[in-house]
Amino acid sequence: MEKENRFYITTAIDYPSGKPHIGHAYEKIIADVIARWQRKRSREVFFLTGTDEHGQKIERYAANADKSPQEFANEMTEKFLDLCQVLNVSNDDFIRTTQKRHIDVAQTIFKKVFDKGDIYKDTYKGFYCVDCESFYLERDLTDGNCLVHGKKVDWMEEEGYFFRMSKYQQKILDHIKANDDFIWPESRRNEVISRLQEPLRDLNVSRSNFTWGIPLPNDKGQVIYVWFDALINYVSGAGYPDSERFKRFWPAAVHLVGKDILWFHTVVWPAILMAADIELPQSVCVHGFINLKGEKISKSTGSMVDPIELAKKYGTDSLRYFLMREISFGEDGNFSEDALIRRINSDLANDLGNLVHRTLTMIEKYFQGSVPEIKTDKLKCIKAYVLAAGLTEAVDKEISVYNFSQALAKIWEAINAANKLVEETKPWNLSKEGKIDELGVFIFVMSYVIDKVRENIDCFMPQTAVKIVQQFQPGKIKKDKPLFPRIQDDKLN
Ligand code: ME8
Repeated sequence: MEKENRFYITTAIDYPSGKPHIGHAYEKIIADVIARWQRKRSREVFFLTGTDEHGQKIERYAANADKSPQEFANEMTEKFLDLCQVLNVSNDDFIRTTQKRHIDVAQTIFKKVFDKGDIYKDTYKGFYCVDCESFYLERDLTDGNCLVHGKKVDWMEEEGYFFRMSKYQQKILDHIKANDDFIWPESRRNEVISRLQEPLRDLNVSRSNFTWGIPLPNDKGQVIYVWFDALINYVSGAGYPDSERFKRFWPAAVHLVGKDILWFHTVVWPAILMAADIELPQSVCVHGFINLKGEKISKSTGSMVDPIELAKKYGTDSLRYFLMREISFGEDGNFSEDALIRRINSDLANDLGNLVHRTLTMIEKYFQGSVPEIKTDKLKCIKAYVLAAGLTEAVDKEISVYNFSQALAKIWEAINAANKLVEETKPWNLSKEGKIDELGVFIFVMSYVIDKVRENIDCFMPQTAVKIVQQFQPGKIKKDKPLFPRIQDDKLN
């Protein structure tokens, strides 16, 4: 899955046509969990995210806001940068398609493909959805609307440059079939294979009826089609063609994207790379969509659940935990503030927070603040100890196949076993009866479980892991306030 010991992961680059929504947050969190987990496994990681700033969509939104496209993109991109910071996303770089480093590479690759004879001039007649920035055939639409946005598409007739994608159809299909891991999950792989049974149409890769884009190197009257431009970020962001970083990290191990842009990443992008004689990425990993109360995120509902506000209100780690736990990776899921509050109160405040707090209290009360070192065969008979001892292996196994929710469920099994151990052991009685050895074994197990939990939640909830380390100082503990305050839930629906 990775190049020697190196691991390059990307997210899609977001359209800064508005403020980030919870779907953007979700994708960045998944990529961040994977990146942190790979670093923990001593991989050298390069993690790239960014913004996709050209095209008709941005131009239109900017015009509506009475701003120039660049001014508008600058303002909105600030919010995507804020999002990364607030969510504690550990990206190594942030590529903007309006940066010179990207524009140069996009033009170089366009020229390379053109010079090879894989780009030719023709006239395009067909439908276009500005929100998807995609060309559609009549049969792709219902009642003249695109399926993704449910909006009327435009009729378009313009002269343009076409990329001979059809030439690469068989090669792409062969590649997908020969590489089980190229598209994840399997259902998406089958979807692409089935679509590739039909002849592939060449792709219009230039636009001429607006100007907000990268000029074609061979025809200044046209701009590069925004998807041809955007996909190239994965190589421009790594420093194609000559930088040390590009040589070290390309091909990317994972392009993480949402299901709506599967085709662009598994067919269009490989075709561009093949035409430009660049190696293909190792995998395209596809996540599902987050809905709000079962409905697609729209412009109005999207801004009502602002992920930056949510993280500030409920805590970054709580939001990260919720999204990774609640949604089965690869499938669609629902977001609601009520469900978030319930998870915070039950899993975080009650289970994890309580485990840490009560253990610290008992270490103070019974052992003057330091955990006794215990070595005894008895440990193997204690369920919480056994679960904790095997936790890293169990969690790694789940994460390596993108079962994030299951990984967290495994961690919570250990947490719950430790909380149960308190009820079963009744340490307050042991103390009264002077059974110090038994009490020592018990408190050692509790601390051991917490340490293993800390180690394994680290990539999901990095700030919480740090807080636990700070409270469990070797030698002497430093109890602080509970990790997760309960949230008033009397107003829940
Ligand atoms: O597609 N739930 O940008 P974008 C989960 N610029 N993920 C979602 C989502 C939702 N409700 N809505 C969107 C673009 N996403 C292009 C990408 S890459 C070379 C160019 C995901 O801002 C979406 O699937 O519309 C995509 O992976 C990412 O957010 C950016 O979407």
